[in-house]
Amino acid sequence: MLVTGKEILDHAHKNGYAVGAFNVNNMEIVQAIIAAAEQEKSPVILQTSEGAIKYAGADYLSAMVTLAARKASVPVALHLDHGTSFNTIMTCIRNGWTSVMIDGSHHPLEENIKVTADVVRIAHAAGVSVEAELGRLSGVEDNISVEEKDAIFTNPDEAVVFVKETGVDYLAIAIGTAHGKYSGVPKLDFDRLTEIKKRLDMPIVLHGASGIGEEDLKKSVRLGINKINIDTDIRQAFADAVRDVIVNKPEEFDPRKICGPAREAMKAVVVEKMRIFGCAGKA
Ligand code: TD4
Ligand code: ZN
Ligand code: CA
Repeated sequence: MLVTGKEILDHAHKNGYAVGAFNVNNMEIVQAIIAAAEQEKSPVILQTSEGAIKYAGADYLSAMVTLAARKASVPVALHLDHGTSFNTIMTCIRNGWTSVMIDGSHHPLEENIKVTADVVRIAHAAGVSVEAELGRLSGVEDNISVEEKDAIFTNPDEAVVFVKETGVDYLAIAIGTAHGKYSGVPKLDFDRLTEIKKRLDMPIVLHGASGIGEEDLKKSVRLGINKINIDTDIRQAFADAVRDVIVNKPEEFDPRKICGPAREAMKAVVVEKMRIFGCAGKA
């Protein structure tokens, strides 16, 4: 069933687990994630970047995910990941998304509050949940100084002000993860997460979670993360599986024989994440 992001994440917050939010760009990815969620009896969030909308079209993505959600026995939310323009937000609200992220994290605090509050006002009027971001995710993989950390990572005092002034439903924070592949071993600021969760009685979001080890993921969930974004690990599974067919069966040219194994491989990744996040069995 199609539900709002808030419905899924409030339950996760109250019951101490995290729900996987997986990026979708085509039919095989949608089916892989839904099959995993059904098998694991898990709530799930399917999210689209602005790039995904540009690639596949808002109408196609909406049709695929809302169909999948209608057929599914588990709660499914359709979420906009890293929305940056008012236009994209409006397109999503009009096309059946049940959750949107407005990413104003590159703005100074006051401007981030302003753009986020604007989106919250219109989204809530349409019954759509809102995620916002405070802190910077980029380039924080290597060993950095305390001063640098304070400049980049989410400030707990600012987080309290931000949430109060915007009315946002869940907040993405920066504690040391980054988008894409890691070159080194990321070191997460768990003390900061603990402090933020202590001050905010709401769902907290972790971006850039591909490549983070099982123990750190479980610890993040224990300390209050409720939505975990995964994209790169699924892309890698897709590409590895497709490459395997192309390289080992060079005579194969049936798209179904090329994308079918990739769909299975992506499903396996999602199943593994759902067990780690604790959302398996929660639907
Ligand atoms: O928000 N995300 C996913 C980012 C997807 C970007 O998609 P485009 O290439 O279309 O812009 C995450 O936080 C996931 O991070 P991860 O490290 O898992 O990829
Ligand atoms: Zn992200
Ligand atoms: Ca990553």
